[in-house]
Amino acid sequence: MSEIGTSIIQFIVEEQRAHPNSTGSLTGLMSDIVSSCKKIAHLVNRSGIIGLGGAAESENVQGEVQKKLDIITNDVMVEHLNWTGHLAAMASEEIEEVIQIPEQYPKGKYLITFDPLDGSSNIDVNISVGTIFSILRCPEGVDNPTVEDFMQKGTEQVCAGFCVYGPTTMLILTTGNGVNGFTLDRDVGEFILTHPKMTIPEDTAEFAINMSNQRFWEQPVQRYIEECVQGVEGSRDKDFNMRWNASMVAEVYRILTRGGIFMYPIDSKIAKQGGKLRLMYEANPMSFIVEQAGGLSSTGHQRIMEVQPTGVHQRVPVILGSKNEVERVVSYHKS
Ligand code: P6P
Repeated sequence: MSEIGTSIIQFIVEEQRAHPNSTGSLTGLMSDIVSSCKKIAHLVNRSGIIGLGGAAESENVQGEVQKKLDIITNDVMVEHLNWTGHLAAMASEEIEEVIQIPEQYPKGKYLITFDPLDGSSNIDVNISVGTIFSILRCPEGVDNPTVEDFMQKGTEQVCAGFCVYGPTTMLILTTGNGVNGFTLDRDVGEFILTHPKMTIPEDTAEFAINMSNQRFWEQPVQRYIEECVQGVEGSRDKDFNMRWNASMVAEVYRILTRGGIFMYPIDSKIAKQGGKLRLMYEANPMSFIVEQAGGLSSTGHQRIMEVQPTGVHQRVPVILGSKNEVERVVSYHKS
C-alpha cells in the first residue's frame, strides 16, 4: 500500500495491521506526534504575526540562547503527549532532565526523545526549521524511567521522523519498513502521502558542511572536502556542488530527495564536547531514516546507530547520506 494521496493516519493504521499482535499504542503515539507537528507548523508559519520571533531571556541545557519558539514548541510536544497513555517518559533538547509523565495520567510502553525546533536560529531569517523525534521501548517493568532507561543504541529505535517547516510542511517517517514523506494539506489539515518509499541515490556530487570550520577539521575530512572542491582537476572524476542550510532537517530532506552527503564532523574547536549534533534526538533518528532510505550514517569511525549512549544530551560527529560517499569518508578515517 503506498498510493499517493493516502492520509498519514490511514497509512499508519494500515502499517499497524502488518503487525497482528500490535496493541495500537504506537499508532496512537504517532497520531499524537502528527497533531503536535500540525500545531508547531501553525506557530512557526505565523511567528512573525503573533510576536513569537526572536530570543527568549533564557538558555537551554546546551548553554544556547533559546528562541521563544524553542520553549513554546517544547511545551506543545509535552502537552500533546504527556496525557496520551502511550509514553513512560520523554526527553527534550530543551530540558535537562528526563520529563516524567504527570501522576494524573496513565503511562505507556514507549519513550520519546525530541528536538522540538531544530535549526531555530533560522526562524528570524525565514529558513526552514524542523521537529525531530525518536521512539524507543521503555524497558520492561520500569515505571519511573531514568536517564539510564534512555541509554539505548539507535538500532533499538521503533520509529523515527522529522517534520520540516519550509515552503511546504513535510513529515518524514520510518518504522523500519522504508521511509515515506507526507505533505501537509493546510486546506484540510491533513498530512497526505506524496513521497512513498523515499530512497537516497548511492552516488552524489553535492556536499553539505560548514566550511568556516575548515581549519579545525581532522585530516580525513580535510582530504575529502579538498578533493570535492578540486573536482575533475583533482583525484575525483566529477565536480561537486555545495549546500549549507544550518538546518539539519532541510539538509536531510534534500538528501532524501536527490542524494548528497551531510557532515558535521568532530573538529578541534568542539572536540571536548564530542561534536556538535546530539545523538539521541538528532543523529540517531536521522540515521535511522537515512539507513532505511539506503544511505549510511557514521561518526567517521563507527555506525552512528551502534554508538552506546552515555547521556541524553550527548553529542557525536555526523557523516551521513549517499552510501558511496559516506563509505569513502569512512575509508579516509581508516587510512
Ligand atoms: P552551525 C542547528 O542548530 C543544528 O543543530 C543543525 O540543525 C545544523 O545542521 C547545525 O546545528 C548548524 O550548525 O555551526 O552551522 O550553526
